[in-house]
Amino acid sequence: MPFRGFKLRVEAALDRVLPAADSGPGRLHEAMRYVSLDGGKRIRAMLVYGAGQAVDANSDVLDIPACAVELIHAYSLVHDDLPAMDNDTLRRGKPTCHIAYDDATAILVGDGLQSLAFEILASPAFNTVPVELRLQMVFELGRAAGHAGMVGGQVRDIAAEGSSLTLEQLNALHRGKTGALIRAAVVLGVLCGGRRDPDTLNPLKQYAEQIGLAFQIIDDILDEESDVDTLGKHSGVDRVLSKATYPSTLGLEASRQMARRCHAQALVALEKLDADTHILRDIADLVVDRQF
Ligand code: GRG
Repeated sequence: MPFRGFKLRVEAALDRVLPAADSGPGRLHEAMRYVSLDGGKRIRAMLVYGAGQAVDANSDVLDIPACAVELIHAYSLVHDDLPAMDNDTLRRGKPTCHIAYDDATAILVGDGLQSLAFEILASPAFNTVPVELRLQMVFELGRAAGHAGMVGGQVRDIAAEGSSLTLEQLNALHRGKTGALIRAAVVLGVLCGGRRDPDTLNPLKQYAEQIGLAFQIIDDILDEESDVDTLGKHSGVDRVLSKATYPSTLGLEASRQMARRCHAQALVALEKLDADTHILRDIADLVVDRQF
């Protein structure tokens, strides 16, 4: 299973695209590297590699989209941890950005990472696919990260604190907050192979949708059941913040069952493709079996 290879690969690529810590403004650059390197499961990068390999994309062109989704993800975590949001002090086993640095630096780190993601996707020096594919990648990531995706989901999440949601509302929230970036990772991988036909894209989008929901359900379950040493971040946070979660909406056992159903539906979607999707199947397993 090539997961470790993908992790090493995206880590090396991130090291190349991030600004050097000894170039000015050094504190910003150091903090951008602090939150982006040497941590995280890299599931979104793996989805770029897995989807790309399914459509026979050249593995060299997958590195930059993999970096771009991980940079957006890292930015979202930095902002999510700020006092104005979840107010957390631990992430990936180390102090969050605003604790290690300060609030202003953490806000600017998030801003800098977000800009860098689009810069490397758009730049022919970094991203060597044809210009129309670069443009579509910028569009897909922008839409996923913004008001219609991750940021919109985050707003719904904050608005739901202290109240209960229906399952449909919870799914809609997480299709944005967590799912949109996961879906964009898969789409960017497919675009690296030069593929835009619905017969290829639609089953992979269906796979991504199911994986995104499963990922969030397991995240909610781990927040209830796991501990700080295993997760590298505090557990029990959702309860403290009175978040609407899958366990609070469905209960733990029904949440587990829903995650298993999403996993099964993700695999059904892959069967519609005449392609080698073994990496995407392995990622689906990883998403539901993960312990952290
Ligand atoms: C402040 C402009 C502005 C925007 C904020 C912060 C934000 C927009 C959105 C946050 C969305 C968010 C934090 C989603 C989190 C989803 C989630 C389950 C994250 C954990 O992902 P993992 O487990 O993390 O893949 P690692 O550390 O393994 O990479």
